[in-house]
Amino acid sequence: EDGRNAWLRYAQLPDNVLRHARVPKSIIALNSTETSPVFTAGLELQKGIRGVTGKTPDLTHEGYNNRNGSGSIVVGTVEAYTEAGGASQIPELDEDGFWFSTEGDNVEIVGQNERGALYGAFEYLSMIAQGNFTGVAYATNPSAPIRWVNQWDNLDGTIERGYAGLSIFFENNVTVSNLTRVTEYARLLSSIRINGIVINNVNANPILLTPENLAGLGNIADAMRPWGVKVGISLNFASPQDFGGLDTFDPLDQSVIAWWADITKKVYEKVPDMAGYLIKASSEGQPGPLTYNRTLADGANLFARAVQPYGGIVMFRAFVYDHTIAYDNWYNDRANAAVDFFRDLDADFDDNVVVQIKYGPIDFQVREAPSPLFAHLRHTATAMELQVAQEYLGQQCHLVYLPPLWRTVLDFDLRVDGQQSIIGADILTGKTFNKKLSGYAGVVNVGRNATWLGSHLAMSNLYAFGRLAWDPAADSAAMLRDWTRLTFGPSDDEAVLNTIESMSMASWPAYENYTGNLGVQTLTDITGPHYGPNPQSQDHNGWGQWTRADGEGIGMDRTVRNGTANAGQYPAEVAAVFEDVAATPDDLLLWFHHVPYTHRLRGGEGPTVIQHFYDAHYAGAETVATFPAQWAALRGKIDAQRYEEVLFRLVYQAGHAIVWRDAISEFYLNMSGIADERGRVGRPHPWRVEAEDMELDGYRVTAVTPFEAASGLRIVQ
Ligand code: BDP
Repeated sequence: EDGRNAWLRYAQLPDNVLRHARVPKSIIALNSTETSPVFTAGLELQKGIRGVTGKTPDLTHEGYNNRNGSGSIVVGTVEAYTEAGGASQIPELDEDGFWFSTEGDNVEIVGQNERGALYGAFEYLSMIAQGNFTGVAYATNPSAPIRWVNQWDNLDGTIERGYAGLSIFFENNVTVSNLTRVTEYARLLSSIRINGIVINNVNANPILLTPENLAGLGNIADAMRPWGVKVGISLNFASPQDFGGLDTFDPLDQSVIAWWADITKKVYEKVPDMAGYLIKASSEGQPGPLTYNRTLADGANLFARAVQPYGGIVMFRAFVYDHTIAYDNWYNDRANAAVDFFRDLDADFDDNVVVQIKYGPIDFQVREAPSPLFAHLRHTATAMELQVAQEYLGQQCHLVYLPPLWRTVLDFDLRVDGQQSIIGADILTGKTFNKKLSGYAGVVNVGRNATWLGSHLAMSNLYAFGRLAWDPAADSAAMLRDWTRLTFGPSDDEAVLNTIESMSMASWPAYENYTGNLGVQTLTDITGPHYGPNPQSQDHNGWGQWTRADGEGIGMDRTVRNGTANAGQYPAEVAAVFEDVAATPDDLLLWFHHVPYTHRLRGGEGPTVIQHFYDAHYAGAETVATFPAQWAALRGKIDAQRYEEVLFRLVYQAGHAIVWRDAISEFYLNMSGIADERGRVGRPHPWRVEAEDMELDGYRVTAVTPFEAASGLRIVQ
């Protein structure tokens, strides 16, 4: 088991379960073509049932009326099923929704469209692969129409913030010719109801637009289409100049407009159902409309008008900030940038522009307040960007199950106009502002590694991302249990389920504990790989990810009264909470307030901030120190390959958490001069074995700064 089939392994169920299984012996797929999702659904049902039960059902495409007497699985669209004489009791469905019934003689899997039917087929397979053969009947619809993933793949085959090897889409500046992994990825995405993918980095290279690469893009789209996954691309704003040879890329220039119209025509010739364009502009050195003193809306509408005739959409990223200006000024705050840039443009975006907003105002930190921009764009469509790739969150070398973090934002009530406006349930479903287009984009960055993400356990995050985009109220633990049964089953052994649940549910709080508490952000290095501890890079960087720590206190004052006024970007009721240090929840205390290290938590009843730092870092490291032993208790219950590979990472995590614990604790001991009440921090660690004291073959010892990066100021390389 190398992980390549992820949660779609269809492992055969044990006899005692199969004895009670009721699975029809034939499948009728009411497909329209041989490359349509319903055709795919028929094949997948056949494959899955063969795997789970050991018996291969017949598969026909000949129509409902030809079914044999013993009951069939019928899969198709409402339209096809109605034509065939079924579908009487099916309620009205939304786009991509489906009706699913195992109650009668037949299993009915009926989609609003072909994609929905395929989702229903996966629903059935997920159920039976978990040994569940109960009778159910229900309709289910997506919370939002946009459920996309983003890949940050470069044309040369590397992946920005990718932790699982090289790209499955590109190599040597062209698209790959062997599309096996691309097809397999589409299958995984489809099974979690993802309907779109942007395949190249937001820091985009215009050579994607060569005729050869557009033809390759067409092949990729052809490979993913049978799975109901549409392909989109990221564009570089300066392409007309850098690639097209024009002397400008001004979005209002007629020659630029014509150039994009022409390129767009060529794209749609190859990919007639192209999902849309994704644009990162005027941010982090990327070109954009601000170069020409045009607005971000001018920039977005340029593309929106190019794709409009083809029914395409433009995902325009709200991650816009100027990394060169003085965010080091006390009153400047990168967290303000998105609202500052977009607030006054709300009336200016075309209808097919969707502003894609990271969950928090900074950048995928271990905890952030939700982006206030979700409350400001009343007319403009919006989508939330989440990151499955664990860029700041341990890069898949640490187990960090992310849904509990995502739920802090999805469940947040922004109280727009004093009314309930929960981000997942109300804003992103389109209810609050009565919008048609909205949804989710997850930055995934799978690579060629057999495990897709570099770690078997990290795949629960991808699985849950899809489930949450469909239903943002889905329960974190319940999704995990489904994923575990599908990934490691079949097993009636509760130990596997319980262990993976206990480690995963403890993992994000533990990671927060040992990397950055109380809303101070993940204290990694900021300008480099975003991996190991480097708190001082945050105290002295120009990128606006600030702890604002000094000898007296810590935290970023974002109040209107004394600070950067970021709290004032939230609707009044929420602003009042964040403005008030006593009302702000402890877990966002340092996000919104600068307090002395001796400030007491829990309304004055709890420990001091500095003592909490010490305690949390020790507690987090202690939690993950239990993971290897918890996992080791599953020896023999999990196949050897995955058992060993997971164990290796958990042992590493336990060690790296100690590096984190000591680096951060000692840094703040040094900064604050306040000792740990329990005397743990800053003491020598006599039990440690320093790498430089070992016999080194092929490694050399190098001095390193800052001091907290390594004990003894030395590392081996
Ligand atoms: C940051 C990443 C950087 C991305 C950027 C973005 O470090 O690689 O290009 O976000 O989202 O988190 O555009």
